[in-house]
Amino acid sequence: AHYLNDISRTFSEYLLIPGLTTKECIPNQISLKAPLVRFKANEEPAISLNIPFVSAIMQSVSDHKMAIALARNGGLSFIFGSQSIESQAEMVRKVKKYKAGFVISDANLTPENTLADVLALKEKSGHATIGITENGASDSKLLGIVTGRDYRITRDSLDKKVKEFMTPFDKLITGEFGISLAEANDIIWDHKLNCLPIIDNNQCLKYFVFRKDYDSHQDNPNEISDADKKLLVGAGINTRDYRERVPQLIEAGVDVVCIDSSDGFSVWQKETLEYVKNTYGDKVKIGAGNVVDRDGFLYLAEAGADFVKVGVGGGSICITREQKGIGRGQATAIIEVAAARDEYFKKTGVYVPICSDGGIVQDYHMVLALAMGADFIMMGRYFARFDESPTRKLMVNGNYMKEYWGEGSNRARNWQRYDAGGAEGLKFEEGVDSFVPYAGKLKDNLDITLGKIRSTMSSCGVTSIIDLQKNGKITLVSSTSIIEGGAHDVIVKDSRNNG
Ligand code: MZP
Repeated sequence: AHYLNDISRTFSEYLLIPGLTTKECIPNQISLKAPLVRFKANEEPAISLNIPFVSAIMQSVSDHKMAIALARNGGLSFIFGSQSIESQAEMVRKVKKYKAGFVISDANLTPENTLADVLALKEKSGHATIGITENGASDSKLLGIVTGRDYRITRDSLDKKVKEFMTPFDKLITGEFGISLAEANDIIWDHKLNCLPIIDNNQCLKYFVFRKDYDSHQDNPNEISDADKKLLVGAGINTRDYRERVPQLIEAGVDVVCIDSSDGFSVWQKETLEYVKNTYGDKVKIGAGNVVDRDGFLYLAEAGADFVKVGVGGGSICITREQKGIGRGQATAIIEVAAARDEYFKKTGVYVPICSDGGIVQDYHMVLALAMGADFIMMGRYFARFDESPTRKLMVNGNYMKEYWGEGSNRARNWQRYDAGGAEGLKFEEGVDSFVPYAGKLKDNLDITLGKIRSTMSSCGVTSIIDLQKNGKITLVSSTSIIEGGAHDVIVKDSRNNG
């Protein structure tokens, strides 16, 4: 065997060193834009992300609801591939049908007003009026509004309040959180009022959807608009049925696909990449992985991968390292693959982005992954905790939990992900079935996480991810100094703040 001399290290073994913070790098000026797919020097990537996050290709993480919520916040989901081609394509279709457009403001608005007017009014007053537009563009015309002083209307008082405050225009609209009409199960269409009140878990009114001739059995949001502002969505594929799956995903409108495998350094991935590139040329974007070293990256980049995913065995639900004895500490893997990406760029003039997949526990791990060279980050556990993930929310020992299971668990039985040729089927488990603490809405959590990342980058004195990769300073930490990093030598009064 060949021995690699460096130790296989993970994110918690590193810290960032502050750099000079200038007036340019205050948090709200920091850009988190990231390239998603390969591009040539001096060209722009065909697809970029506004935030460097994608959600994992997993049954318990990425369905159409997660995809809508994450895309609305600047990231992207890869809808899980361990389902029938038809149901996966249908989820893609649901995301592509979605039309954004919902704001809160205060005023008597008319269809002549624009979203920019609503936002300006919102700045002036703290009151709640809801303005609805066809898409999120600031110059788009209003399609409906709800005015009212009390935004937190309960179901009991709904009828009265709606009558009192609602001023519907006569067009249909979709709502704030990306639920299309047919998907909103817990809603009651009110024929008298011609509105669809959407109520959250606390029985508070979230928003209304209006339409005069709504047919509750038909979900055809295409008729809402002929506009082209659609959300981005990705989908996972495997190396077995790609000849059938890829065409149907493309027909459904998918923007990018990704070969999903625990070990992507294989001839089957090369064949899949070649099929897609030979059939569709550069029109279809395809990622591949996972790999953990230079050789694996170069193999997939040369085979045509638009991005390469990095990580074996570091996922929170993953037991691959225990079961098969393969894998690599995520930090070490990213550092080596990022160097290979830079080497490939220098040699060919083509930049192939890399994605750090799995093993993120703390928010600062995200900054470390980016600083070490990741272009964007895939996460499962992080997103599984939110309302928008597809799994059940349960009370366990007095606390709310969400279910989260690995693709290599008996529950998911995604044998294609672990396929090494030979008979079909999962021979042994490489993942567990688990709970993760429920954390609420995606947006609320994302806001905090992004706030922390920007604040860390500000301390590092950088204004973008590229700047962080070039100029960030990273240090290894000793196990003793890790203790110094938490509260120590004091008796903490409230353990909840001991984070
Ligand atoms: P994490 O964000 O929960 O730490 O890791 C998510 C990643 O774990 C996924 O994107 C995928 O690469 C990997 N994964 C998914 N299922 C399994 C498994 O069952 C797994 N072993 O390792």
